[in-house]
Amino acid sequence: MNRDELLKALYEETLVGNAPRVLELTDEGLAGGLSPEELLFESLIPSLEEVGARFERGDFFVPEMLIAGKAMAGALEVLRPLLAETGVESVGTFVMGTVKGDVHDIGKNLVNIMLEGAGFHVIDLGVQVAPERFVAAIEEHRPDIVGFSAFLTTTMPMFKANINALEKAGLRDQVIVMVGGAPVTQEYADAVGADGYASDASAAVARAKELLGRRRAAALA
Ligand code: B1M
Repeated sequence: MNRDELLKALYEETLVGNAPRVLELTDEGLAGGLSPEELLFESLIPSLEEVGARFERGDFFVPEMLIAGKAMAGALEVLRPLLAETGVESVGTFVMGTVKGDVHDIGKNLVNIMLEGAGFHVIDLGVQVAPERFVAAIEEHRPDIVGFSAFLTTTMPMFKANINALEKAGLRDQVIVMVGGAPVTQEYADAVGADGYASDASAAVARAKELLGRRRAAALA
């Protein structure tokens, strides 16, 4: 199989949720010299976007979304150590979680991997994280940044609930708040009072570094 055939096959097998074949193709791609980024951005992510489009059109239902998501998650586990390879000392601590009511975690996990790759120490609280769990984790780990992911329009309001909980606990000034997830926009992030927003994993890393740099510079001034 040449490069384009392999990327196409990986796209198709992810679309139908054939997890064993997705793993095989991921391994074959890497062995054949494709980079983890090529597999991710040219096959796996576009395939899940198509899954979402089919779900919206009523061609796919939740079970199809679930098996495609599982197939993607399996490939991500293979790619994780390669994407997160870093010799960099920890640049900062990042507490991350998907908000209460939301079980989507593939995008969050990808952001975590890229943050780790950029040298962040990431504490992942998982999915369905209630405001009080974010508060407890911030009190325990004293992170530089807390990240809230939401993938549904119905769970995005949890950003505000989380920020309110941080304010109530007296923690809001001590931590940078970043938000993201498929339906989130810069406007929404501004409206809820987040410090930063990013549309994808690479942008999240760049934004996290920028916000941290600014905060550290302000502390020194
Ligand atoms: Co769901 N789902 N889902 N789903 N699902 C979406 C999100 C949806 C857009 C599909 C669609 O209609 N097109 C839609 C939401 C519509 C909306 O609210 N606007 C939807 C729906 C409706 C639902 C259910 C309600 C379906 C139902 O039950 N009727 C249900 C909700 C369950 C719940 O959470 N309570 C549901 C369930 C599921 C599954 C469990 C079956 C499965 C999740 C599996 C899992 O995550 N473990 C699933 C899946 C797979 C999807 C789609 C198809 C793929 C999501 C994904 O992994 N994308 C999705 C369609 C789509 O997104 N096109 C869909 C790939 C991932 C790499 O991208 O998640 O955007 P993304 O993450 C990006 C950025 O958002 C950003 O960086 C990531 C990497 O680049 N980012 C951040 C993420 N977090 C960030 C944090 C940051 C910064 C950036 O800073 C802190």
